[in-house]
Amino acid sequence: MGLTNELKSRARELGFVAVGVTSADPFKEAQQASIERTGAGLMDGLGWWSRERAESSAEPRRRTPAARSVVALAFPHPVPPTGGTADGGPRGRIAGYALGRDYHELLEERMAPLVDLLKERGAAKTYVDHGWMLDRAAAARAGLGWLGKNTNLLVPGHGSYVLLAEIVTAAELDLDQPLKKTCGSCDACLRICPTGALVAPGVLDNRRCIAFWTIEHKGVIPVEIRPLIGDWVFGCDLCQEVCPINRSAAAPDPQALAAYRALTNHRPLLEELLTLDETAFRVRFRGTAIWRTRRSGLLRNACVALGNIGDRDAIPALGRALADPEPLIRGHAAWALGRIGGAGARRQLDAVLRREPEAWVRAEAEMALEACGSLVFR
Ligand code: B12
Ligand code: SF4
Ligand code: SF4
Repeated sequence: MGLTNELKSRARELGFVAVGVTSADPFKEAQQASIERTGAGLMDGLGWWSRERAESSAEPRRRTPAARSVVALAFPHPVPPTGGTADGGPRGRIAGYALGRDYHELLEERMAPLVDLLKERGAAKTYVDHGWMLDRAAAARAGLGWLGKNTNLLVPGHGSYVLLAEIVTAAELDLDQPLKKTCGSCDACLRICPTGALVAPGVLDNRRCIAFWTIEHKGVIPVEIRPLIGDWVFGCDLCQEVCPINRSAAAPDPQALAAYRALTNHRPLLEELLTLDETAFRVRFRGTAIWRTRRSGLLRNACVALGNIGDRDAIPALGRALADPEPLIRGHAAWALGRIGGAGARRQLDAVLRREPEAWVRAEAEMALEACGSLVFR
């Protein structure tokens, strides 16, 4: 068996659902698209992104000068059931890719035997998500799937619930060709997106995507965005759930999913999330992708989701969050109380105005009191 075939069959044994090879030449069209989108502000908000990164991520040889081939890989991730129960109180939602063990570590581990195979033929450098590499452009050119109108890579038979990784190597491997498939006339993802983040087919405005606001953004979520987030507390799967390719895809292989170990509940109880102190947050989420938001981000998101759900039974929990050591959480708890309204919410907000040291949290509480409306009607 030649090296390429050996590599591919080993990759499948390791649980990858798709594997392909492309050259290490620059991804010229993707580079152009990426630079233009960066210039147009579609990547704004990501402090770690830059024009230099957009340019360099499309050129595998910038970091591996001896590179000849790029091995692109797709690994399935958990697919949470849609809908779900409200048992025990209001619940948030967590995107499937973030359930269980952090995929960065998992994919690196799965690629290790492949890297060993390649090392004898020269350098091999791996990428999973946070490296300077356009993961989707590499996967598309290596023939793993096509770029959907929701911007995600769709793997025939498996859909988009996959995570992407690459091995850039000096080995000369047999190249694959891109697929000729497209989404056709479907536009379900563009229509479902609650924030209008998919500004054109295949074009995402980062500053509108719920995944950006709930994961990447570390500070205050703008007031006009909060209602659009719904009950998502980490990421968003709406434009994938609606996708007919995903709906007809094979269920992920249970053996591959076992690699994620104990799965986080995809519908966490929001009031319970608000009780997590730093230690409890660490115990529950360290080693999972959710760790990225830190406690302050996740509890901020829980407040927003509670405000959007509007269940008055959550008022005492939000009242306690008004005393949280993190101003970020106190401010969003105030907003949530304003959304829920009623005499109970008012009482909590009045009290916080008297003791709150941070000016912006007080401003949130004042806005929230206004949103509660006149006392006469309560
Ligand atoms: C930044 C980022 C985000 C930002 C998005 C910013 C943006 N506007 O792209 C935010 C935080 C919002 C985000 C959200 C999500 N992300 Co993200 N993200 C990334 C990251 C780190 C970089 C993406 C990037 O470079 N964007 C810049 C744009 C311009 O490039 P691009 O999207 O990669 O590719 C586009 C262009 O290159 C162009 N292109 C490519 N080839 C070609 C060829 C031609 C001819 C042309 C014209 C254009 C073209 O079209 C591509 C699609 O728009 C990648 C990992 C990586 N290193 O690639 C993961 C990645 C894209 N994310 C991923 C995931 C899972 C998600 C979420 C689904 C998570 C969730 N459930 O909440 C959402 C999906 C949102 C959506 N609808 O896309 C996966 C996608 C897997 C897949 N099946 O495609 C990736 C690949 C991580 C991984 N290694 O698996 N993400
Ligand atoms: S992940 Fe959610 S917010 Fe982002 S583009 Fe898809 S549907 Fe829109
Ligand atoms: S929902 Fe339709 S348009 Fe969007 S990615 Fe899926 S097939 Fe393509």
